Amino acid sequence: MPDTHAPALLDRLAAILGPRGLLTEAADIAPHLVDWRNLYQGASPAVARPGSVEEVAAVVRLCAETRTPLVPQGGNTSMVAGATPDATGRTIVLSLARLNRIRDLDPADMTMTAEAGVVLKAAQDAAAEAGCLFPLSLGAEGTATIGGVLSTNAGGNTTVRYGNARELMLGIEAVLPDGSVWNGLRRLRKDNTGYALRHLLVGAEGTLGVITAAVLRLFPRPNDTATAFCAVADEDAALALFRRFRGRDEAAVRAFEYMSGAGVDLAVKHIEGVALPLGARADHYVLVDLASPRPDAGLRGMAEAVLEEAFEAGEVLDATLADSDAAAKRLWRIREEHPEAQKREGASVKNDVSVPVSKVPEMIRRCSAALVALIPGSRPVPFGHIGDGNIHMNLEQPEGMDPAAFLARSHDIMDCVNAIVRDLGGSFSAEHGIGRLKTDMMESWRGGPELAAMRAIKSALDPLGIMNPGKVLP
Ligand code: FAD
Ligand code: 2HG
Ligand code: ZN
Repeated sequence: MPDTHAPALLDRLAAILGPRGLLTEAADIAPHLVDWRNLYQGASPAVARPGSVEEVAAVVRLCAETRTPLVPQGGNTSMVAGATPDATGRTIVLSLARLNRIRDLDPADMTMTAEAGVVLKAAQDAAAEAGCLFPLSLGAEGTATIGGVLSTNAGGNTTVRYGNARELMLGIEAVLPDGSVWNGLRRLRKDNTGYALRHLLVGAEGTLGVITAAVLRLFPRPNDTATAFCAVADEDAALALFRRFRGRDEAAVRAFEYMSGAGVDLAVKHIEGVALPLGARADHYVLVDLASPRPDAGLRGMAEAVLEEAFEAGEVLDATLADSDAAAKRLWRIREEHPEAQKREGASVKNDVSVPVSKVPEMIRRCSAALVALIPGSRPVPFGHIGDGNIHMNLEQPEGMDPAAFLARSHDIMDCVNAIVRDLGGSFSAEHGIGRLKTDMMESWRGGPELAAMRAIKSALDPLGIMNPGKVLP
């Protein structure tokens, strides 16, 4: 055990948490020490699994007293290793998994109060059972938690219609770095009462406190939907189609996702049950998802009319409309399995970037050309939330190249994309956050007064620096 204080610390943690609440066996803690992408291997003497807010507070107080770093962890699906401890072996992993109760669901106020460890899919299901919609949706929704999606201000597939996680949150309960419990579970639409602490905790990636519960906004359940998978002429055509749908009925566009031919090929190749639903392969595709609470919205007819116009304009080459929920799910799988398919193909480098929506086609074209020039034989796989200007400008290794040699070029690859993104007025991290992976980019992108203010906030709230050290701030 690297830290000589650890045994006493572990005894005290065990006294707070009881046998169900503390993992110390190597095999039990191993899955908590590595990130989803297998980029970082951390070390830790224990995973604390508190079963109540009071236990979270007691753990944080003990960590503050003993100056022990801790890393909050939800579903551990971070794309930037935000929930992975460092390799020193001093950091305690604080898993929120046992805080998984939905405390309240109010269809009149359209709110749900959920604990941090509630899995996103379970929150969606609870809302649906009450005849409502919790709209946040992303590929990791079967594992990611409410605490995690709020701490990363996750976006996902429905941001275009409902906003990021931040826009879906009304109130928060958190344990602050000194171990005090702040109950901000107000379910108010309007609450201008000083600095919005709740918004500081959203997107803080566990560096300012531990979210233990949140009040979430609900929406009316859709009663009419339509889902289309389309081959489009190019990136400009994808955007033109987006404008057509938005122009027809902005509120109905629940998701609008772009996929390159390369990405769809990989999904078909690696994922069982995924097949191309069109007659011929194309270089560019979009998935359009429409939804309305009005049962008589006529979305299928609307989609057919818009696709027909776009076909005549040469934007759409071919398209299919789902004729059942199961068919819609099959179309969505092609998109949702992109991360897994890329993982199975070999080493890939992710660039979760955003630009003004109108600049997406230029960004994809310039980045693709620059990346292939940088690493001949590498395969650009751009895909994602084109309606938000957020493309995952990922690069798959050349076939046959040593994965380690390719990953050794990660920073060159990210620099290459980021230079173009900066030129187009974009961001180097659209929705995944900074975590551990991108801290070294903060100075050049957010340096000056912005980073100075962030540091001041960090030292005001966490003067001992115990909350998720080494993440977000360089
Ligand atoms: P973790 O990975 O456990 O933690 C994420 C960060 O939040 C860490 O910094 C951690 O310390 C902190 N944290 C976790 N819980 C708490 C808490 N209770 N209090 C304080 N800090 C906490 N993201 C998107 O935005 N859009 C997508 O479309 C998307 N798709 C994904 C698809 C796949 C297949 C995968 C693997 C990931 C995807 N992600 C996406 C990444 C995304 O960030 C996560 O899925 C999700 O937001 C993290 O939730 P989690 O519970 O797994 O958090
Ligand atoms: C998605 O949109 C996620 O599927 C993951 O944000 C993106 O794998 C990626 O790069
Ligand atoms: Zn995404």
